[in-house]
Amino acid sequence: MKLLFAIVQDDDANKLMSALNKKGIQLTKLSSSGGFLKSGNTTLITCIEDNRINEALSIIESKCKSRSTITRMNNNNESGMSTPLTTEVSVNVGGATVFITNIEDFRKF
Ligand code: 2BA
Repeated sequence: MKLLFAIVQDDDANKLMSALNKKGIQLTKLSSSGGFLKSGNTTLITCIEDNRINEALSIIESKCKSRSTITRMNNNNESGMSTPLTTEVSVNVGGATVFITNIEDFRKF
């Protein structure tokens, strides 16, 4: 068994959850936030058989789109002090960031 964490954009989360559930892949949704943009995203966790990992990854890849977003960043001067000036930067947010780990034990009561 593997534990799969998928961090996805909120806009893709519902379609992705429906597609995984349709294939009988159970999951849990957590509301999360990215450390860089500090805006909301969604983390899905699923415990899945080793031989279904590729199937799950294909579904994630097909439902999650990367998008560009504009964010404001503080300009720091040379002393490291922040100034009130900000610059707009374009950031490409990926379709999905996925971590996969082994599960040592899995029980349901
Ligand atoms: P955020 O941390 O809000 O990052 C959003 C996007 O900002 C990232 O997209 C990346 O393109 C950019 N970015 C992040 N940190 C940056 C930095 N220090 N300098 C310049 N640009 C930066 P993704 O890489 O597709 O990540 C989307 C979300 O997935 C992240 O949201 C975060 O919640 C999660 N994530 C990505 N990599 C991770 C990791 N190694 N560990 C834990 N969570 C991760």
